[in-house]
Amino acid sequence: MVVATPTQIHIEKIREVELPIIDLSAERSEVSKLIVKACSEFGFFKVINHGVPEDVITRMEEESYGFFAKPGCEKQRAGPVNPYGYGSKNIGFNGDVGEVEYLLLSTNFVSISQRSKTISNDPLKFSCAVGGYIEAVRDLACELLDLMAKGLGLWVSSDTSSSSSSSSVFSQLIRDVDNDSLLRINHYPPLILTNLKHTTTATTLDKEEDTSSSPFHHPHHHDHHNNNNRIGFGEHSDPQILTILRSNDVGGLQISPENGVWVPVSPDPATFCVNVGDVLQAMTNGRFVSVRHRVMTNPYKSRMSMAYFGAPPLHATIAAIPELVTQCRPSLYWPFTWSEYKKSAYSLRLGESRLNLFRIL
Ligand code: GA4
Repeated sequence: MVVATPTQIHIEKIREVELPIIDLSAERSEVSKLIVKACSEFGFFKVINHGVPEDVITRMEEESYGFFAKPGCEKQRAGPVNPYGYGSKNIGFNGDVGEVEYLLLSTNFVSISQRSKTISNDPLKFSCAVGGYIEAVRDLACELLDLMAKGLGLWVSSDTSSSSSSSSVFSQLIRDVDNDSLLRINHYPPLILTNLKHTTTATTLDKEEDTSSSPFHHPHHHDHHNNNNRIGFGEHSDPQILTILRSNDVGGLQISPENGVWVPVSPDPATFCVNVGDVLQAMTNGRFVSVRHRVMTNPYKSRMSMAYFGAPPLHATIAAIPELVTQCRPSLYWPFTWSEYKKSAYSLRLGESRLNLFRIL
């Protein structure tokens, strides 16, 4: 008989680590408490019964697959990526690369219509699919942000006394006509082992340390990702307010709850994976955490993901919500405009911490 050592038992337990699942069909006040807990402890959660119609997702996914299936030279016609368009391998402007090709799109319908002429042979169909998808995920993002505000005691929807707003201080920013939100469609082509031996394109190296004392340590995942998989999108945190991500059934997303520790997120096309961005961490004065994450490629299958990044207008000033600043919890960050923050994000490498530049003390 093989007797499990305490360490083995510990490892078996952490195999079950999963992101919190938020059911949007459940009772509102209960949901808002669970969302606050998830954003404070994980910075990530999955949403079920999200209300985004299946056909809206399917249409967007089909258009995306259609684009990535085109020959390379045709896809290049939709580039360069700055400010919006097609990009391959290069990420940002400071030399970061990953095994990914992508479309970066504004969420402004006029801009999408313009861009779609070089993306699709049926630009109207493409821009309608993108427009429909953006509208649906923006509504979902706003609903989640309103629930967060409620859970934090910042906003009561039935409160008619205060400036008659029907949305929270968070969702107002991404509902603003000048919002700077983005849609990013990522395609991570499969990379097989023979490719690995000859390609050295990813500059962001695996920095995994010995995590044997961590509750998240999982040697099997650890070894697997080091030996067989390449970095699709290197370690980073999202600069914006909130990210709403939908992927196909191919995994690869990993989150880093502590330095050097990586926890794989199981792929689930029926859910949206939601994460807190840097701006929300600053506005909540550190109550919510913008957690670092990365994407590894799969050796055999294509991963495709669609990420909506809800962002404020460029001129918006980001500061901690006064109710969340107390003597015991003084302000963590200097106020900044989204434009200043974005500039600093693009001046740094992907993996560098931008929020630290604005930290008080
Ligand atoms: C990460 C989140 C979004 O994908 C993104 C990325 C952006 C880019 O790819 O151009 C950034 C990256 C992201 C963070 C730091 C800067 C900006 C690349 C980079 C080095 C579109 C975003 O807004 O920030």
